[in-house]
Amino acid sequence: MAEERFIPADNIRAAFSAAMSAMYRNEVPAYGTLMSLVADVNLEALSKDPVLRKRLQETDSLARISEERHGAIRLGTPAELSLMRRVFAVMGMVPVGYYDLSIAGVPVHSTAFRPVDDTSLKRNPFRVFTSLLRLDLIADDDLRDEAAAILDGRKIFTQDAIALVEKAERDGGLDAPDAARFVEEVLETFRWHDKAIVDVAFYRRLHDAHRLVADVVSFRGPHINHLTPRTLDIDHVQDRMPQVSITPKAVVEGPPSRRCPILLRQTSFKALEEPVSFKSSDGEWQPGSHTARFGEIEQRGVALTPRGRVLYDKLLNETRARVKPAANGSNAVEYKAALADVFGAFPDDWNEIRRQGLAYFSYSLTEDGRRADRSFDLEAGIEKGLIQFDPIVYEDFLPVSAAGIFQSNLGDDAAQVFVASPNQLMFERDLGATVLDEFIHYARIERLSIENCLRTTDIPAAAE
Ligand code: OOG
Ligand code: NI
Repeated sequence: MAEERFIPADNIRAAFSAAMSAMYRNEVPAYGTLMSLVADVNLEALSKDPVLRKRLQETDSLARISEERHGAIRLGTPAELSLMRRVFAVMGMVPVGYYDLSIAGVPVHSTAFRPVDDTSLKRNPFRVFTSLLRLDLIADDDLRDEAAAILDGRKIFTQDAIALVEKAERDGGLDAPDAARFVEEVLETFRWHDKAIVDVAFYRRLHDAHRLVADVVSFRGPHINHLTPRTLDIDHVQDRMPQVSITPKAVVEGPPSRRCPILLRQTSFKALEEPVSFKSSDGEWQPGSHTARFGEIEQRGVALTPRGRVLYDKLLNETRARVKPAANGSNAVEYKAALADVFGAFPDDWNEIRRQGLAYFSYSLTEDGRRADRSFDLEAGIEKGLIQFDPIVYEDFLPVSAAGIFQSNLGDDAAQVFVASPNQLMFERDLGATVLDEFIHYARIERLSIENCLRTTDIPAAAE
């Protein structure tokens, strides 16, 4: 049990996410514009849908609806990754899931640091999608060695941030003044630096290997590259972005719009070309530019089981075989139509999805169920209106969707191809911990909810 003088990790995370939001809005004004648009669209959606409003009131904080749900960073070395894990742990965020982006031509692999239990997610769901650069996928040996040497020489955390992490680990938490200092110090790591640590020639070589390599290696730290609020109507925000002078990526990633939302739908505005200066041999700074930072929005649906995920992947591949969305949006309408058409094969009724074992649900007793004194099994209980079920929200990410977001922000030039080479063992060794398997996690939530329903009836305790 954490001592009382300590600030709960959930509160530190909430403070951190608010501080990031303020910093990012200040650094990237277009992001502030997107936030306002999202807030407007969410208000409209709520006023049109009183049922939704009531449900959000009961299950979530209505006031926090338009707040950031996640951000993303890209790290350069194993040491940075393992220290980042310790930093996030102070905020109650643990690594969940392994994402191999090499399959999509991006030389990184990733995890999402996030809170896992329900109360923590409700208090503040902020996650950070964290990628580690894979220099092992870069063919040019010299470039790889030079990049590694630069990365080894940089320090992405302040001394005070590291000292506070050590203190939190030693004492089991941070008190209020330390927690406030921790947020301030850790924020420094995510700040934008407009002065590169490399010269322009080396930047170009990195950039030619892969834009992302240049983004990671050329700067003092892993600037936050986007933040992502939640929207209640992603299609509407996508359509309205141009009206507020921001350019959306060509298509919304993920499943189509459905009655029963599944997984995750995301879209973003394209990364901005920003002025930076490069080192030069005469000690002067040479002006140039770098493109990395953007804004994103997301809408989440039910978490799919492995079987549901297989179906989802199959349908997404089928859609993309029919129409491959062009980066310039020229076939966006066709893509949307193909997506809707192909996904007709995915049931769009909660009970059907449940019966086919495609998604995870949380079960609970109804009023009648609580009063019933007979034992009943799950299906009979549902049929008799004694047990109800609610979709479990997907709190993780999607490799194909992430790749689409990466690509649209790396520029629209031809995507590079790498041999797919997932290496979760190497990632976990570098992280200094194993990642939580998201499927096991959702299955456990579901199983516990079922056990809870059946236990409160007259099923003997031995059934536990
Ligand atoms: C991360 C992209 C992945 C998402 O929402 O899928 C991501 C990146 O560009 O660094 O954030
Ligand atoms: Ni994102």
